[in-house]
Amino acid sequence: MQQTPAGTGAAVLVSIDFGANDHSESLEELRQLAETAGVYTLAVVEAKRQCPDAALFAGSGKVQQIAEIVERMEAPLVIFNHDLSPAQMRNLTAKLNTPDSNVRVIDRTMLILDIFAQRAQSHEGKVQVELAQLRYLATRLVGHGAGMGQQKFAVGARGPGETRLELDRRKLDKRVHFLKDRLEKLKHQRTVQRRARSRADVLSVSIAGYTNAGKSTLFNRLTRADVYVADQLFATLDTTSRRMFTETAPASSPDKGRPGGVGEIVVSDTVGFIRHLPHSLIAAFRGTLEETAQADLLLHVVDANNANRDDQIAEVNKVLAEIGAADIPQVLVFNKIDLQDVPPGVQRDDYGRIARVFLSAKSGAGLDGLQLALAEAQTAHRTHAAIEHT
Ligand SMILES: Nc1nc2c(ncn2[C@@H]2O[C@H](COP(=O)(O)OP(=O)(O)OP(=O)(O)O)[C@@H](O)[C@H]2O)c(=O)[nH]1
Ligand SMILES: [Mg+2]
Repeated sequence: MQQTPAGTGAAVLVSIDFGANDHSESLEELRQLAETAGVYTLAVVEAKRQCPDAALFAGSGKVQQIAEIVERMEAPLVIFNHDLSPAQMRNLTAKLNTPDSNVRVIDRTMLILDIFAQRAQSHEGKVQVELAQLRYLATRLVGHGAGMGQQKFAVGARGPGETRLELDRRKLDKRVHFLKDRLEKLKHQRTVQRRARSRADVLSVSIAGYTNAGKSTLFNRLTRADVYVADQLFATLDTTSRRMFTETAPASSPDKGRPGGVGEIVVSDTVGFIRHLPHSLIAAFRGTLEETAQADLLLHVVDANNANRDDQIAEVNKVLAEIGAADIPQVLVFNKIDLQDVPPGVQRDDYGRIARVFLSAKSGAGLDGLQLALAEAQTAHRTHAAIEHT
């Protein structure tokens, strides 16, 4: 497996505005994604178009302009903020290279896959990423040629990238088959573990949300764990679960009158979502996302301070629906209120259930509101389990 140290690359970013309302946010995200991948942004080229050019994605005048910038800045890499077809990638590579240059062209999906490849820690995570990369690159096997021989900057080609590309289709299929098989086994192990862990009276809670919303910070607060937290995208790739306990059943809970006690909860921290999350990645990460799909309750963490938080909420719900988690009850956790001067607190829905919590995972303000929400959910869950038992 080919590995290159992060921080060795520099790139020209290209983003075409087709009139989508999230264009500037998605470009800002591309910058962050590049930074997370260890790629320095040399220049950003923007353009407006009605629809992509079939051959070059951008207009030929724009591509000429990109070529000039690339040559002047000696950029080794060009990153498009879109998905490119194999033909577009090939044509662009030809246009942006001079006979003695070695410029690579990659798209947004390849950049995200690359970050995942850099970040994957667990065996399962690594297998999932390799599978996603192979599936994506398989379609790009043909026409891999001119000027792509020796790569100094392997962003977008990490993991199975270049070496695997040189394998023929048959070997590639075999590898995909092997990885899928491996993942099935790991998934089975995970199911067995989950079953062993799951008892009817234990509430399983999964922390989901947009990348960088503060999921891991909240997880650490709730469970006193020490999961990696960073101001970067996709800091977390592997699911981590911890047990925690809630205090006696609160008076406002549905089973008031029942004796209180200590409720047990298993909380999981999970991978974050982003707009245009590559499908191959969602497919490959199904095993990990299963944890979310099987939860009794989702804590949907939102960066309340982000101007695009409504878009982000919608995007997360879209991915949740895709993995079969649309019907799991959610508590929306508006995080980072310390940056906004919003008071901590909870909002209840028409049934009296806590639907929203405003807190700061960093300062701890409002955490009691979330603990109350969890205690109530735990009590309701336990009551339900008791009824089912009788
Ligand atoms: N000001 C402020 N910053 C916060 C708060 N919670 C988290 N952060 C910061 O937000 C950044 C992202 O936090 P993480 O906990 O890593 O976010 P995440 O959702 O786990 O991110 P990924 O795993 O990358 O998807 C870090 O720089 C945190 O310090 C908060 O309540 N207030
Ligand atoms: Mg995280």
